[in-house]
Amino acid sequence: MKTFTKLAGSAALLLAATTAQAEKWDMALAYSATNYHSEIAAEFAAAVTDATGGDLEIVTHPGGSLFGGSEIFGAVRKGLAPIGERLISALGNDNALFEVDSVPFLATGFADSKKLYEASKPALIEALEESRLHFLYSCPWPPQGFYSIKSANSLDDVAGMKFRAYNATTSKMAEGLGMLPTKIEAAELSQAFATGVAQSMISSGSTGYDRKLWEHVSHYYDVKAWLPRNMVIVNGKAWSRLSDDNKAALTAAAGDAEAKCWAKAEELDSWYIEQFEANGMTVETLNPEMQAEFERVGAELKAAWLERAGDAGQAVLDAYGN
Ligand code: PCA
Repeated sequence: MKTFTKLAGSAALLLAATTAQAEKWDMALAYSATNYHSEIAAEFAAAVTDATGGDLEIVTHPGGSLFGGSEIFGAVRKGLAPIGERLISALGNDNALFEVDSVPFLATGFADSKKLYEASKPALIEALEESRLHFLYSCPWPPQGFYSIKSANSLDDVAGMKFRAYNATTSKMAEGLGMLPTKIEAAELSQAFATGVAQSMISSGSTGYDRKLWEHVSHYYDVKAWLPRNMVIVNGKAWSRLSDDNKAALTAAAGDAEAKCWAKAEELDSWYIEQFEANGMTVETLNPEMQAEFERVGAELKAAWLERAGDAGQAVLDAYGN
């Protein structure tokens, strides 16, 4: 008994000594634990914990369990969470440059999306630094398609539909097509479609798959309108407190996660859509009339974006080669 107490006592001391130096970061994630963004974030977290020998432990909280998607950017900025992941294009109120990945029909495939990312990265990093945030990595969603509870062959078919939006671009796209947008985070999506609060949306096959949307939605139109991206950001103060070694470990793990995540998004893209067909959804492209309507609204939104983003926006488009 005595020996046991003594042993337990020294184990407790040892534990106290390690926890005194070690830091634990809770990482806020908005999307399902099984989504590739969240899975790769969990691998990234484990890689950092491992590379720092537990000196910096990162624990992921997927599905909006720590902060909901719409709260994550503010929470990391205020230091309520030291690290988190957020859909960049939902932050257009802060800076129009955050919306560049959702400019309709600007980059519609993975290679162009990567080019656009490279072209906009310096401006993205600078905008985040102004908010005292450190950028770690960014990863795309697959190309965005149109989900509808009925066939959408003309503007009349979609008129007045309740449309689930995830950013300002999707809201304005819906309005331009005669639908009624409401912002809803991915975590609340199944509920929204089940209760009729949402009847259509623009998103990737990934989110429709995560939320089993075939239970409520009959049609998926493979529009490939754009590829929005998530980013992983760190609170500036939390970042500056790290040792150089820990900063280097985070940066290296972020580079690996980014490369893995881009590859995974591309690999899964067509697989998600196959799952829709396997679950009885109708998968089509838009008919020429509707395609033209999407492109008409898209062109209006591009012009409006450029006006808001000004010279900085034009510089990104020039660097992209558009
Ligand atoms: N999924 C996220 C954002 C874009 C996407 O493909 C969502 O629908 O919330």
